[in-house]
Formats: sequence, structure tokens, C-alpha cells
Amino acid sequence: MKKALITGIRGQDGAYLAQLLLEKGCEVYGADRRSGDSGNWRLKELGIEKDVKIVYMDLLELTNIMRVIEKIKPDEVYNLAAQSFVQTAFEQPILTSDIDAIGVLRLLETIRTIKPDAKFYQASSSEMFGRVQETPQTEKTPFYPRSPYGVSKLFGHWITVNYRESYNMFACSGILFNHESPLRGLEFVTRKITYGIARIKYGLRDKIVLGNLDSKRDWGFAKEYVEGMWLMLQQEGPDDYVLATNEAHSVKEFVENAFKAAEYSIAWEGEGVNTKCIDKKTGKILVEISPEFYRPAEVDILIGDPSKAKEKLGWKPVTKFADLVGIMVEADLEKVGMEKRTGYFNETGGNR
Ligand code: NAP
Ligand code: G4F
Repeated sequence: MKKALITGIRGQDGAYLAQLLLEKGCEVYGADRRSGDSGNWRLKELGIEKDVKIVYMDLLELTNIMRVIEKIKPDEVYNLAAQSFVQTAFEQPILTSDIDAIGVLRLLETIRTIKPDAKFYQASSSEMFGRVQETPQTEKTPFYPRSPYGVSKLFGHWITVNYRESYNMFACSGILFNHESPLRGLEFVTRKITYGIARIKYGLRDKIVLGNLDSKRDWGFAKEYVEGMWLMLQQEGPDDYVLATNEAHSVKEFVENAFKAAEYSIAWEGEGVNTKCIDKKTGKILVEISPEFYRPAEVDILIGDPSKAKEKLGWKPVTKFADLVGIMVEADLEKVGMEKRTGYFNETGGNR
């Protein structure tokens, strides 16, 4: 039985990947930095919390990482742990770099020393393309990160390439474009919108306050993207791959599709920071803008070309943008409906 270690097990991708690897017959170890039981809602929601063997590991602490790798001696390591929220990276750039850049090196150096034949996956990001140098972005597009998060991820990416080239390690970097799901954290814009709409619908909130509505992202469905991660480690040799849908949509389009899925008819008024989204039926304001959610430097548009992954891995995105929005709205309506009916704060609503 193959032993797989997933860092960031409490996150969106960690949960879906654990589910996939269990289905593939792996013994799955999930590394958690001891966030406590409340951080367990995603594994619970997928019904796999008892099947994943939890180990405590923080990417900030080298000796802790060494003990875990020594104990498990994993065949595959998926490094999904990160301070993954771009906005926070501007507030905590040093912590973000310690986790997202040096943390990758701590892990690679440990694997090189203790279990050099382990296959390694690094969760790289389309944020590394930042101010894009060509469109669509491929594995060969030059990088231009626009946040401490993007800069840190770029170090993580290149150190992965470097360990592959220097020490012949099976180390892959997946350059993943935004991928979302009902398990997405509530701080990210997609889930902030779908969860917010569900709370408006159930009368638990009046409106949603957002930042830049004009930025565009290449949004796919997370459950499909973890399959790509797994496929990368099943190939004959290690390589880097872009996973994306090759379609970009604005935050505004996401809002429009989400309200439509929740059966609202909306209209936009005003411009820039004065933009408002109005409920046509009641005239109430549903969305407002606050500069609080603007970023010091924005990534205006990302659109990825997953041709290499299609050709070499046989991977392709299936869920279309409107369907993804529908899946997320439906899931949040169900969760908030349950909360409203029972008066019980269901963990699956996340850390509001
Ligand atoms: P996520 O939901 O934020 O999960 C990240 C996990 O990392 C969290 O469970 C967090 O633990 C853990 N973590 C944070 N700091 C840590 C530390 N010092 N030591 C150990 N664990 C730590 O992120 P995701 O959406 O699943 O993304 C997975 C990975 O892919 C991340 O590396 C992210 O940067 C990258 N990525 C994501 C996307 C996307 O669109 N989702 C796209 C490209 C790349 P707690 O639960 O304790 O906070
Ligand atoms: O949902 P976001 O916070 O995701 P972002 O910054 O694209 O980062 C995500 O995708 C990356 C891959 O490209 C990952 F590496 C990273 O870990 C993370 O998963 O913001 C998306 C866009 C931004 O342009 C932001 O300015 O939405 C805009 N936005 C507008 N209003 C907002 C808001 N973002 C958030 N989080 N909250 C708002 O109120």
C-alpha cells in the first residue's frame, strides 16, 4: 500500500486530495499544524475524517518536519500547506515567506536527506504570473509576481525545479489557476459571494461588501484539480504543469451568475467605489464596494493554457464556470438553510 503525506490537510485541496488518494487505495497521512477540531469540517463533510491519519507538522519547524518524514517514510508527498490568502500576505509578508517559500525548502531538504526517492508535489500558483507577460499563460511564460504571496510561491516553484535538477529528485510543480468549490475558505471571493448570497436569502444578512469587481480569474472546480496533482506523480518522470480552464471571468460576472443561481434579478448602479448591485424586486442594495478589500497591487487578469497537462497527463477541466457557480450557491443555500432551521452553527459553514 502506497503511503502518501498531504500537508495542508485541513484546507480545501487537502480534503479533496485525501478523498481521491483513499479511493486509489493509498494510506493517507494528513499533516496538520494543530488547528484543533474546528478545522476538521472539510474532512467531516467528505466523510473521511476517520480514514486520514493525522500527524502534527508545521512548515515553520524543521525538526518537526524531520521527525514526521522519518516516522512515515512516505512514497508521495503533496505540499499543499501555505498561507494561501493573498490579502493577508500584504499584512504578514514575512510569515507568508517563511511558510510559502522557506517552508518548501525545509520540506525538500528533509526529503532529500531522509527519503530521497519520495515523489514530491509542490502547490505552485498562477499568482506567480501576476502582471502577465503573455496570454494565455503556459509553463514557459515568464513570471512577474504582484504580492508577497506570489513572490514566495515563486521561490517554492524554483526550489522544487532546483532540487529536481540538482539531486535528481522526483519533484513536480503544479502551476494551478484558481479552483473553487463548496469547501473553499470564506475569505476567498467566490465563497464570500455564494455564502453571502445564501445568508441574504435566509434573512441573516443585508448585503455583501466586496473590493475590485473588475479583476478576472480562470476559475475551475477544485475536485478536478487534485486529480491533476495525483496524475503528475504517476508519470515516468517529474515535470511542471499548468492546470487551468482557459477561460477568464470577472468578479462582477461571478456575482451576476451567483445571484441568478439564487433566483435574484439584479441591476448595477454607479461606478468604481460607488458601484452598487440592486435587487430589482425590492430596490435593496445587495452588493457594495469598500476600498478595504482593494489590494496594494492587483493581478488584473489570469488565463491559463492547460495544453501540456491535456497532452501528457490526459487531464482536462470539465465543470464550466456557470455550473461551478451553481454548485457553490446550491451548497451554501443548503448549509445556511440548515443553520437557520436548526439554530445550530454548522461547522461546514466555515469560520465566519
Ligand atoms: P487552504 O484551504 O488555505 O489550505 C492551506 C492549508 O495550509 C490550511 O489547512 C492551513 O492550515 C495550512 N497551513 C498554513 N500554514 C501552515 C504552516 N505553517 N504549517 C503547516 N500547515 C500550514 O488552501 P487551498 O485552496 O487548499 O490550496 C492548497 C495549496 O494550493 C496552497 O498551497 C495554495 O497556496 C495553493 N494554490 C491554491 C489555489 C486555489 O485556487 N485554491 C491555486 C493555486 C495554488 P490551517 O487550517 O491550520 O489554517
Ligand atoms: O478569491 P481571491 O482572494 O483569490 P486570489 O487572490 O486570486 O488567490 C487565490 O488564487 C490563487 C491562484 O491564482 C492562489 F494561489 C491563492 O492561494 C488563492 O487561492 O481574489 C480573487 C480576486 C482578486 O482580484 C481580488 O482583488 O477577487 C478580488 N476581490 C474583489 N473583492 C476580492 C474581493 N477578493 C477577496 N478575497 N475578497 C473580496 O471582497
